[in-house]
Amino acid sequence: PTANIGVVGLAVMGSNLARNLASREGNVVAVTNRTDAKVDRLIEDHPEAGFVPSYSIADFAASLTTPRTAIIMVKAGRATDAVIDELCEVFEPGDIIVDGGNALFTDTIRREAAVRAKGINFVGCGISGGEEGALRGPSLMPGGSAEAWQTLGPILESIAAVAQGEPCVTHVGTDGAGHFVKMVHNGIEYADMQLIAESYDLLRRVLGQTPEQAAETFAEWNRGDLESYLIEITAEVLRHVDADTGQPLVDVVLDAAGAKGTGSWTVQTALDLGVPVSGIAEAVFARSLSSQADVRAASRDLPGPASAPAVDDPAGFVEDVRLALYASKVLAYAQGFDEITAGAKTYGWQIDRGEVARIWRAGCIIRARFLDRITEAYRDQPELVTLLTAPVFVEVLEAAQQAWRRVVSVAVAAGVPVPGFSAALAHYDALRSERLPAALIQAQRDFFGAHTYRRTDREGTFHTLWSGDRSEIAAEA
Ligand code: NBP
Repeated sequence: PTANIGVVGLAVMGSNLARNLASREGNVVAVTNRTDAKVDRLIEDHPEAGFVPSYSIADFAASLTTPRTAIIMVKAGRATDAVIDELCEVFEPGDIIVDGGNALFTDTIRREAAVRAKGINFVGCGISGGEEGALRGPSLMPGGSAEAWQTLGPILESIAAVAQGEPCVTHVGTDGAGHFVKMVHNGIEYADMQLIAESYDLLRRVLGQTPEQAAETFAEWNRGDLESYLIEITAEVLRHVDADTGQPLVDVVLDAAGAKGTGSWTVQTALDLGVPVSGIAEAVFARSLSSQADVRAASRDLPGPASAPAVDDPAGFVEDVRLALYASKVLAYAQGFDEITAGAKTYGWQIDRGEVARIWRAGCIIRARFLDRITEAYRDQPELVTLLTAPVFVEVLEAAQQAWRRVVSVAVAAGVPVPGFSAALAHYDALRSERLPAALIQAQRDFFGAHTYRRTDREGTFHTLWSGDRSEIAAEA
């Protein structure tokens, strides 16, 4: 055996990850794939990598030094289970199986338990950054045992993206913790993209900016607090002219957004955990709505506002939108971190949330200057209940909230949908409220279903005899 690490699955992600591994000092990389041709192609195209090829899982295992470490990069779902089963046949106790696919974290929890029962380590590793990231340096979110991390950690650190001299990888937690955090990352990505899209829509539909002018606005924003990969590519996309028509590309792309499902997982999981991630949910729903061609066509003639409000200070409005975007983004990230907090509690993970923000600073889609502030917030207060109350974000929200309200008001008056901005603002105002109308809802529940209520002024659980004399009785909790 000569290889210290192996990759199973040589489609685009696996090949790139294998090349990244091979390019780092000290690594000899074993590779295999269900279909032999993919192995041959990789070896042929990249002789410089010194890959150790195998055409069966048994040979692959035999080519690895112990503890054997293999990263699976196959289609998430049944393919992953099939490869895990094959590896378990030939691996030995102490070896390490890493799933780098986009697995649902509950699958990872199930697989980790099954593989651990055989004495083999199983690591579910979220990988973000697409093909380019896999090749040049992704953000890596591994979950698994401390024992596995000892062997795997240095290897992952060698291939991860680097931000301010530090590799974008950390041992996130046990079993499904890494894939959970990757899932929330994707949910936040949905929200971030939706908020940017709403900002763009306001610049165009309220101010009448052209895509080129909007591109300038985003390029300008990218020089300040909003500096991020997504803002940067937004400016590039908006500037791009379609070769066929000479129109801005954004005007010829069909306005129906696709999705691969990780955003929905984030929302479904949040519903199960009882965590309000309304900003992320609105982003997922906005994509669904965009793709409902029949409902949209049927609804096109519904009445809208007679006239749009005039904006007499366009530059001021642009700045308001920037502030609204920033504030909404803070809310969306806070919701994502709330979900991580709740997931950690439910599944027993020790997740360092500041570290999570740190490993998202490079390599992944939501990389942004802003993440430094989240890391600092958790570094200063590791037990922070919500990001919103970290002094650095209180300052942001204080500076932005009036502008945020103005933007949502103008959008509502103009009939421009801003589900992300308004959901984030509603979440913010709900959290600020001393009393919520939930009191009324609880009383209604008591009325029709005897669901009982607690009181603000004394301990206990109560029920009002709504269909009787309406006196209050103490109820069983
Ligand atoms: P795909 O998701 O397209 O999967 C193709 C690979 O799966 C091929 O190697 C294929 O082998 C193998 N495979 C299948 Br399909 N069924 C198999 C089975 N029953 N047994 C063994 N191997 C099987 O590849 P990808 O786009 O490179 O993505 C790999 C993983 O990385 C996925 O889980 C994906 O979600 C995740 N991921 C992707 C990105 C991205 O940006 N694309 C980012 C992060 C993570 P074959 O050659 O024999 O058909």
